[in-house]
Amino acid sequence: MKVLARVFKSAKREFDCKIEETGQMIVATALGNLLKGDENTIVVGDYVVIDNNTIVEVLPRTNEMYRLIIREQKKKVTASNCDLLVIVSSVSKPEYKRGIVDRFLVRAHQWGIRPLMVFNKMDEYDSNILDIQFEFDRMNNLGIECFEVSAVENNYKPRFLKLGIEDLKSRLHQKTSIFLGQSGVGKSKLISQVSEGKINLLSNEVGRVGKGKHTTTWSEIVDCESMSLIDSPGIRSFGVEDLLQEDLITYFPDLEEGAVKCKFSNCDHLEDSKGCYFYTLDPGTRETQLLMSRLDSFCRMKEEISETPSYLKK
Ligand SMILES: Nc1nc2c(ncn2[C@@H]2O[C@H](COP(=O)(O)OP(=O)(O)O)[C@@H](O)[C@H]2O)c(=O)[nH]1
Ligand SMILES: [Mg+2]
Ligand SMILES: [Zn+2]
Repeated sequence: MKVLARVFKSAKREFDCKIEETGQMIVATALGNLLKGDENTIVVGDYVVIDNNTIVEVLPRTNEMYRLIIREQKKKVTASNCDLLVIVSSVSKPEYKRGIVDRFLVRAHQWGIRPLMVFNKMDEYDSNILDIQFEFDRMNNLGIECFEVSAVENNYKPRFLKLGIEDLKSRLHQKTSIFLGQSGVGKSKLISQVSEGKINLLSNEVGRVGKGKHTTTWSEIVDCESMSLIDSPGIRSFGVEDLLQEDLITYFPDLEEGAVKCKFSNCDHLEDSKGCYFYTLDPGTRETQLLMSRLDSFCRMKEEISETPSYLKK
């Protein structure tokens, strides 16, 4: 009998799948032609048709988390069908990096997934090190919701922002969310805090040795009662060299207007380009400062992209 299921974990040729109707977790193999060619033919998040413990069909994806491996001329898909991209950052150690946050925002645009921003380790917040209000305003300008949390203090209440851990939980409810962030920012800790021990162990997880329930290998969906969470220890690179030069500005909708106003058609909007629109703005205003901090990220990424010839990306 054929059933609809979702892939929660993928090994080379074995997939842990959750049957949609019953919620039962089973291990399935896949028809050979579904595994041929690209190694990303079945990824976590995929909805599949299973017949007799064999995946016989992969349904079309609503979106894909991917990057292009330029040298091999192929697309590497990590996960599919996700609703939210939870960008996790730390306000202490590792130090908060705007540039990295902006890189994840670019991916959110590219992948067609809504981003959320989590400021973690707020129990260690020091206003001499980071102006959280500035970073918050920066995200707010882009319409991105920000959450102030501590993954180690269960009763932490937000002091600077409006939204805390309870709000985050309610946003994640009945959604599939992928967590991205530098190593050490607290993704795994946050996932266990959010899930409150409600994690359903996969049927075959029990038998695997030497693994705690939160030590994620390559990406897998952590199945909580009402949330599907994907930790992403495998996404290590923040590089954007696989993007197309001409696409970049479309991932910065807040800069597009200024870029159009800039009278130099080939302007790099770098500081040395005299007369560039962005440098005619009053540098003393908060608004300009926020915009320029985004322009800074844009310019760095543009430079990085230009180092890879575009003919390699076709
Ligand atoms: N003080 C503090 N430490 C945290 C917090 N969240 C995580 N940590 C610690 O930061 C380290 C890295 O956390 P982990 O969840 O493994 O980060 P990951 O690499 O992003 O998965 C661990 O030692 C955690 O205990 C937090 O909110 N506050
Ligand atoms: Mg981790
Ligand atoms: Zn310019």
